[in-house]
Amino acid sequence: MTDTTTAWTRTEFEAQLRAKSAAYHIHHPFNVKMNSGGCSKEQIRGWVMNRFYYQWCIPLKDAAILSNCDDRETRRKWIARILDHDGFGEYKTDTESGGMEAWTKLGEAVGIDRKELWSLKHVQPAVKFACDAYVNFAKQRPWQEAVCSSLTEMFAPQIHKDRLATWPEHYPWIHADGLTYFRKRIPLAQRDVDHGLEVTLDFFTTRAQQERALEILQFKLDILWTMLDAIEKAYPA
Ligand code: AHQ
Repeated sequence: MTDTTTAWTRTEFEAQLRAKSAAYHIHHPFNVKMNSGGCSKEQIRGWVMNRFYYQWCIPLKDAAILSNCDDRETRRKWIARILDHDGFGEYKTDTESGGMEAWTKLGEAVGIDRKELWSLKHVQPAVKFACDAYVNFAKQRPWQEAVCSSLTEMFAPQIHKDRLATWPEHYPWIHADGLTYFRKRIPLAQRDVDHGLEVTLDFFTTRAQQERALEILQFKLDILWTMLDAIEKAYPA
């Protein structure tokens, strides 16, 4: 008889969270096709324009978490996520200009100019709904739940490494500078996951709370999966 009431140990709870990697969008057919060189220029451009909306939403999502968070220690760390994407200081270097500038460079490297990308006019309805659902979740749920939802990034370093390893060979028409976002995100993702996991393992302690954490992670995995479903449908070739 499976024990469904005793809380998992910290180690077991983390293992349960990490086991959710099976549903990560790295396994989505569109991502598999993209990283094995099967995408047309049109499909790459479609992915870049739609994923930009996700990147555009991340600072809004993180600001929502900050606005709900009553713990200064957490806020002191979490605010870095907004600066990582919006930039800071003189906004001059690759790091200071932020992730949205790096994504804009990716857009230019695949043939989409800044104005077109930032117009958001190519964002598919289902991509917009999925990303808006993420921002609204962060606005409406306790900040610890929104922190937990960011843990899909436990699996992100691999997907960035896959792109860096495969795109230059499969898509030589994309200038290497365009891949800067993926390169710079890997250490930031590791840092963010270390913090997000600590908050999650500390907060979700009863079995019911731990099961809720798995539900939250599945909700965010579904957001990422749905985005690729919509992109795959909108850009069939
Ligand atoms: O570029 C990504 C990023 O900045 C973030 C922030 C984090 C969050 O707060 O939910 N998740 C995330 C992710 C990024 N890139 C995605 C990709 O496939 O390139 C992966 C995504 C994630 O795994 O949640």
